Amino acid sequence: MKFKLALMAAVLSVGSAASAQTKWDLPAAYPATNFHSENLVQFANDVDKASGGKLKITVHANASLFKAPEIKRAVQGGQAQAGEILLVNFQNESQLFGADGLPFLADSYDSAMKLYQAQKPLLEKKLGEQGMSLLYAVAWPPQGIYAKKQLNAAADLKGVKWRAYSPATARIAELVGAQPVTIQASELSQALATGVVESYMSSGSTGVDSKTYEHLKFFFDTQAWLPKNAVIVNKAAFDALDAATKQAVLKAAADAEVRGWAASKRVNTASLDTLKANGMAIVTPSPALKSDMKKVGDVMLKEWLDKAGPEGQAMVDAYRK
Ligand code: PCA
Repeated sequence: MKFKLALMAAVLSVGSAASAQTKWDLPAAYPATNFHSENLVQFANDVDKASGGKLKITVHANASLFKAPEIKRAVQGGQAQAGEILLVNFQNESQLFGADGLPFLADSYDSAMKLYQAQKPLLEKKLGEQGMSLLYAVAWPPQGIYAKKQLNAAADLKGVKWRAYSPATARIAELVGAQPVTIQASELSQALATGVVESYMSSGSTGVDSKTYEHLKFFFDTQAWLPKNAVIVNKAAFDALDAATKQAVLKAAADAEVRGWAASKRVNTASLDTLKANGMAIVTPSPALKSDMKKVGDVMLKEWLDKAGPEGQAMVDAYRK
């Protein structure tokens, strides 16, 4: 009897040590209904299950905890243990973050995946130096041009109020003579409603999220690039987990990456259908518009290579091999 009680006490104390719970915040910048955010919630649920409830991750969608450009620093500083960032937002910090925002360098899901594989070791190195690790990354659907009117060539964008979400999308505006205003996705529908912007490049997914069809009637399906969201983790927070929980996080991340790319492809088709159903014209770009945008891409790749140096060149070579 005595032995039994002692055993029970031992079991109970092991039980309570094992159930010590860690809580992480994971800020994200896109609406809860966006496929990236839904994928994050499933990632968090998978981690919860696989860790036996030891690691609880709360996803804060729609820039509710930190604004998009602040998430990376929050994870680096440990104000958030993990976060989802749009890599191209950080191109000014390191060119390699902007590789997937260069028009027509990688303009399909297959080439975007290939570019990701070439970019990944450099991302891991850079994030590692900053005290963070990459958990997974998922591409947005291909980027096209939203506009009020028919665009026959890039010259039709002259003087147009253009929403940029990154240094590269602002550079595109400069190159076509549009007026760039940087606005993150969480403020996009308001900017459209108030007329602060009247054109932009993004995915069908963001067009649906922001109900762009209420303001603009054309989407030119240029399929120019597929920027990626990356889910990153503070290294000290990750290192503090026990081995089994670490494993649970890595496994859930690998699953989320596969699931996310598949979801992106589905959402690409579905969102263009939704835009159409809401009265928007989905237009195949004219040869002139296409070649104008290709020229923009050529200029930007050259500028990028100049800034990125040998490391950037090696990455592009690895991608093109
Ligand atoms: N949507 C995000 C980034 C790329 C995309 O497709 C945005 O427009 O902010």
